[in-house]
Amino acid sequence: MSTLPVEAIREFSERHPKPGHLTYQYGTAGFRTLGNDLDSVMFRVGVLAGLRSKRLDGRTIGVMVTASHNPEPDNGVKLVDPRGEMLEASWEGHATVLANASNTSAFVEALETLVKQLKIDLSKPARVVYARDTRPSGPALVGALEDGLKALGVEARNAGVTTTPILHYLVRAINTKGTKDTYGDDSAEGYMQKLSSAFKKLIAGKPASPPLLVDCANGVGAEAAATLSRYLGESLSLILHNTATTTSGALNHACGADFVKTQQKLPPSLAAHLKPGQRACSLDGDADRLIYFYLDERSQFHMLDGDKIAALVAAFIVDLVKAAGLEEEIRVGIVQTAYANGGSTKYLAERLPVRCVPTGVKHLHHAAEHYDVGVYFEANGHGTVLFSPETQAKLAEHQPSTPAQSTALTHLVNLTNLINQTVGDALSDMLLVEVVLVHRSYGAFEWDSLYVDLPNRLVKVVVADRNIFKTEDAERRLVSPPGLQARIDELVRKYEAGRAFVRPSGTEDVVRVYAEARVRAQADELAYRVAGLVYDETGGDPATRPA
Ligand code: G16
Repeated sequence: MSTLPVEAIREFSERHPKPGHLTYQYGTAGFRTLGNDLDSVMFRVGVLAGLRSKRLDGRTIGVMVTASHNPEPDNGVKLVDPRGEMLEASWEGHATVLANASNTSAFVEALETLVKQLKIDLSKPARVVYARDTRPSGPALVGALEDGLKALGVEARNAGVTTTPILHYLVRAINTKGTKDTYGDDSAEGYMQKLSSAFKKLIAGKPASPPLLVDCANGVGAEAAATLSRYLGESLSLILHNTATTTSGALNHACGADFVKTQQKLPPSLAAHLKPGQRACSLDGDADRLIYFYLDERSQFHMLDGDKIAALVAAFIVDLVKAAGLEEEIRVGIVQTAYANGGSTKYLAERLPVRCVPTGVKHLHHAAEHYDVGVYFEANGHGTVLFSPETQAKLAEHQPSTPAQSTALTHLVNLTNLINQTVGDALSDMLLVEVVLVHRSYGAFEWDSLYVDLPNRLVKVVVADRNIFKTEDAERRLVSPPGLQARIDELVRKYEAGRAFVRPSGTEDVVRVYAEARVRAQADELAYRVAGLVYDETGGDPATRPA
């Protein structure tokens, strides 16, 4: 068994010293903070990704450099495991330990401990594929990552500037190449080809939809959407907006899925373009979230978020499973988080099994794997559908007994190709929504009418230390600070259909407060009153005390 290349690691590590005053944490979606503070983290993640690959016998690990929906000066990095899923939870702890080693010697020591503890065979090959989004801090951070990969002698592949979901796709495609589970050609073209050809098959013979307006958040999704649009040709016309990927400060600014979801309004840049009744959608900064919206005939804004997408898609799949004659054999289930609107949970729970898990794709993804077909969406628009390996085998083997069954079965098989099953994917989800709308002959209004959302409000509170906030029951209740949950409960009881919860963000240095109630003014009031309780508890920054 060979040993760690300590000399090379030391040499490179000296070029990427850890700032003494910072503590890092691998959170909801990896490490995320100001791009300027991430140099040492990137280097160390490069080494860690190599070790993860060696531990998994040389299977390819993905590294994505992005801060997704966060402001442009932020950046981040997350690791992708061989099947395209998020890094195994136990390694998040290892990542945090390595990132916080105070200097080169401490880092090397932590690496040696890790290698011993996990019995990593260092003679195995290490393979990593990496990509970044369009943030200005990206190139330098990728340089630091590459130093980490070089230090360990990793066989590295640079996937360039691309979306998070394409990177996840590539990881799975590389690792399944030439096997019976092959996921597609391991290139961005392979991804475009796979999605667009499944889409064309699914809508064949149906009337063409009116053009769809796409807000690309001035992020990396703009480039991917433009390419996808070429592959789609006449099958779907996309009108792309907010594609200024090189304009300083434009990324996620007053546009994108997070803006639409949290502000509950139209990106101002679309106001002159969106006609009443027309469908539009927003991607986020790395194109892994999707929110639809439309204006009604009085030009009132209506949002179709992740919950609405889940309801639309799940009902469609259930109907196809029935139509294919597989109702008894394939169980469809839903996974949501505490942020799911009470209206959606009620609608879905009357039809399907529903589970609630903590925020973060990794939690939703794992829970969805327990169903034959698991539909998971966060209200913020992050989600996908997973078909278990047994379900995919059933779909391949099932002998339909009528032409109608045969058609439904073919649609289901095509859906397994249309949907990016590795992670939430705004472009793949957009095509999925478009398929369902065409099949149902729905416009945005009919889709919106599936159920009525309870008015809700999400606010952020800046506090001195968000780590004092600890939750239980899938983040629906606080266990710390002591006594705060009882005060929230007392407040919530005063509101009809009131519900509220408080949780620390895993991607920003804030505490999030969510509230819903029967009427808009009450939902807003409840959110701000709970935020006030949080603020008073912790003595947050007076400038940020909720009004
Ligand atoms: C990430 C995660 C999502 C999560 C979101 C917000 O999204 O992948 O699962 O909902 O952060 O998390 P938090 O409330 O903990 O800050 P993205 O799109 O930023 O990668």
